[in-house]
Amino acid sequence: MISPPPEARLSTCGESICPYCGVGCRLTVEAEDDRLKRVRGVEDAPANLGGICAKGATLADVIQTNDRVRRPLIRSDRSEEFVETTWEQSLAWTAARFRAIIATHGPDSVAFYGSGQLDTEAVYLVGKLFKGSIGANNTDSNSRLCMASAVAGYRSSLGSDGPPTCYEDIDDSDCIVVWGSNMAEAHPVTFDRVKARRKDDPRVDLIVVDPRFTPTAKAASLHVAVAPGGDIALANAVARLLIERGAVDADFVADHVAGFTEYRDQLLATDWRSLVEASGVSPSVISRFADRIARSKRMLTFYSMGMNQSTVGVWKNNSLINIHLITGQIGRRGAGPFSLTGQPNAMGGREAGLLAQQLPGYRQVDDAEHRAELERYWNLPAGSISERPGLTAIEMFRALETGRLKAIWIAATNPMVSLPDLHQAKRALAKAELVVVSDAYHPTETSRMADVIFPAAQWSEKEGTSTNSERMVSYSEAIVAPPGEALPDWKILADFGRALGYQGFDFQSIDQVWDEFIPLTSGRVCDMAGMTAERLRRERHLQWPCPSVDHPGSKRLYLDRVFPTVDGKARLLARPHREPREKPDDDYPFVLTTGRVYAHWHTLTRTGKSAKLNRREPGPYVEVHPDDAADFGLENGELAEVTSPRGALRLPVRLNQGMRRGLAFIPFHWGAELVAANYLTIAAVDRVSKQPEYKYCSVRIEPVHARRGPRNVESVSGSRSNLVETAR
Ligand SMILES: Nc1nc2c(c(=O)[nH]1)N[C@H]1C(S)=C(S)[C@@H](COP(=O)(O)OP(=O)(O)OC[C@H]3O[C@@H](n4cnc5c(=O)[nH]c(N)nc54)[C@H](O)[C@@H]3O)O[C@H]1N2
Ligand SMILES: Nc1nc2c(c(=O)[nH]1)N[C@H]1C(S)=C(S)[C@@H](COP(=O)(O)OP(=O)(O)OC[C@H]3O[C@@H](n4cnc5c(=O)[nH]c(N)nc54)[C@H](O)[C@@H]3O)O[C@H]1N2
Ligand code: SF4
Ligand SMILES: [Mo]
Repeated sequence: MISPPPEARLSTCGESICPYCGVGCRLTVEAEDDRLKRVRGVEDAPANLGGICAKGATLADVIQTNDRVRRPLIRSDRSEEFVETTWEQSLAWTAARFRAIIATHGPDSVAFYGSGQLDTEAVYLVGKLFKGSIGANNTDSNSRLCMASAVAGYRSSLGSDGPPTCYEDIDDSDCIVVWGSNMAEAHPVTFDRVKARRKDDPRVDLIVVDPRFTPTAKAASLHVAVAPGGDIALANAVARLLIERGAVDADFVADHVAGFTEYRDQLLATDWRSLVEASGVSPSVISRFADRIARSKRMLTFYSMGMNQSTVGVWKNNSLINIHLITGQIGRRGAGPFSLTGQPNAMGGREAGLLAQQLPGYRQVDDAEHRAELERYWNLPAGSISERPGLTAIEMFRALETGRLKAIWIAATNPMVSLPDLHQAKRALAKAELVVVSDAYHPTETSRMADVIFPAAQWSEKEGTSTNSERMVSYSEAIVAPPGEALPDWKILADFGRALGYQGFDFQSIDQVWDEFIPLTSGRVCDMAGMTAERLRRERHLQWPCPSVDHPGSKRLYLDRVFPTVDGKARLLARPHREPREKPDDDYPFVLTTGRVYAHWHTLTRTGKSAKLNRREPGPYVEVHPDDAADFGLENGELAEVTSPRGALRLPVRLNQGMRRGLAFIPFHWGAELVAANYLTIAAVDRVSKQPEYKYCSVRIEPVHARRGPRNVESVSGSRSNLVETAR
């Protein structure tokens, strides 16, 4: 082999926000000869203070792989192979199909399904193209599966979306609650900060509310092993004790909160024993939980999918925020409800309005004035933006199956692994007239079902802007060249807008897209008007609200204790406990919950290619309590068949003493048909947020080749010696 001449060994170095979780770690990326070499945390970055986890640290191994899509791929018949084509041809072909479908079936027959992994510039163009030019509100995001309940929870309780807190609050809080979140695995760098805080001051409480004894729970001073789905009852029981013990901040409630009387009356009228029972927690633990909140001066509550992914996800959010409102633990340093955003830019998606009901700048499709503002801004005739609500994620896939929706463009998400009830999702894509996929890799479970695949430039290959969990807006640099002809998502969308013949998509740079977007946030809660592209590149990151170019940005919201509601007051919302949609019975005696593990990201298109991460977490499994395993004849490491009313999987059993009895856990990362959790999960959704209930359905678990029914308990008791002590 001849080594290249020294002058060709160009080394580059740049900074980019991690493309995985919503912590938003700022990373230094080193490359040589356009190959990624090394990734490290940036010391002076406020989001991570130099921190990085195993996923971020292995990025250099998983981006430049040989399954990258290098040129647009197209096939005119799904029974045929994809062929490579040019951008010009593939865009023209796709635009012609869109035009024909819209001409025959109307604008509501097309949809865009994106994700919290698109940068804000791309999201802005999705809205401008679909909601504006095409006139279809059918744009949604995998945030529907993720943060939709948090969005609706904030809006109903506080008047607007947006976490009021920042990471620095960890250092000021004396009581950190982690509710329905496995931060140690899913937001590890922020959890490291929580642990550091407790190391500095061991009096700081850490209370973890999770039905599983997770690595997060292991670090806690109090683990509250709530029954799956029991959160509202638990929150209500805690709130009732706080009221009875006089721990209410009466001044704050009187001045800044509406609805206290109704809330208190409902709590006091509820049968205490039924609350305790539904919560699944002993009265003594509930009492300890309430005591610790009562004595806290600054309580910070992190929450995530254990709260959101439920048919009562919005009510769970309201119930949690209620506790902050009655104790006045909001709108000051070190205190407040703090939803942990899952993806690197799910927040940006919310700000730019990717969800079906949203328009840019926290505007709403069902508000005539908001629609008119956008029509004027985009130079569209009045009435261009439809008043019909768009389809949400689950609704899109149902509408594809019934034929009401004909075409779908899927970008930066892999729904054929991540949607609930994959049997239905598969039927839906098979039935669709046109499936467009933009992804960095091919094949994925979803790209296999496409008619056309657009090659996307991804992390480190494109510039872009994203917002993390603490409202920090950051600019990411491009460090290496994308493979082949891959393009950034914003560019693909702008080119497609032009291919469809629309005005307003002639952008020469990503800065132009950003600078067109931010004035739309002016005067809104998520005000980013002062973060011009030029300034953001110079200062690297700013927290909104940041209304003018000389504004330093804001660490916290509602410090004046004025909430964005008609009367400036937050709302206490009395929410009773409701049962999950599908309860266990004799045929399906276990509750199945699903979630994540530390080493992997979602559907494995990236982390699945790292040898290091695969060694740590080599494959799928089903986790149960050893006593349940004994009752059902399951053995550690042996294959079990897990069956729900929708399908069956075959997975090795893992025993975990820290599971609740009657609960099974399957990580959803692995996508093959016989191991993907979502062939079991239920597509039931929250009535308001339309977020699915990934954390609760019923299953039975049997040893493979065995017949149904509990087995001989004696014969398997030896498996106890193989106990896995923690959740991983
Ligand atoms: N390693 C890793 N990190 C990630 C991701 C990843 O794929 N891998 N994905 C990112 C994304 S998009 C997201 S949304 C976040 C999610 O982050 P998390 O929400 O922390 O992760 P999950 O594992 O989905 O679920 C959290 C916990 O909810 C618990 N739970 C289940 N049911 C209930 C319930 O009824 N009540 C309560 N209180 N708890 C319950 C589960 O036992 C689980 O431990 O992680 C982000 N970070
Ligand atoms: N059972 C169960 N299911 C769940 C969950 C659960 O807890 N349990 N959680 C849900 C949640 S919270 C989430 S967020 C979803 C996540 O689920 P998905 O969004 O489906 O998962 P990802 O693997 O992150 O998919 C991202 C895709 O985008 C591609 N990609 C990467 N970078 C780029 C880019 O720059 N541009 C483009 N165009 N593509 C890119 C990746 O290769 C990948 O195919 O899963 C949901 N599904
Ligand atoms: S904590 Fe999240 S953002 Fe930070 S390196 Fe890990 S995955 Fe990336
Ligand atoms: Mo998520």
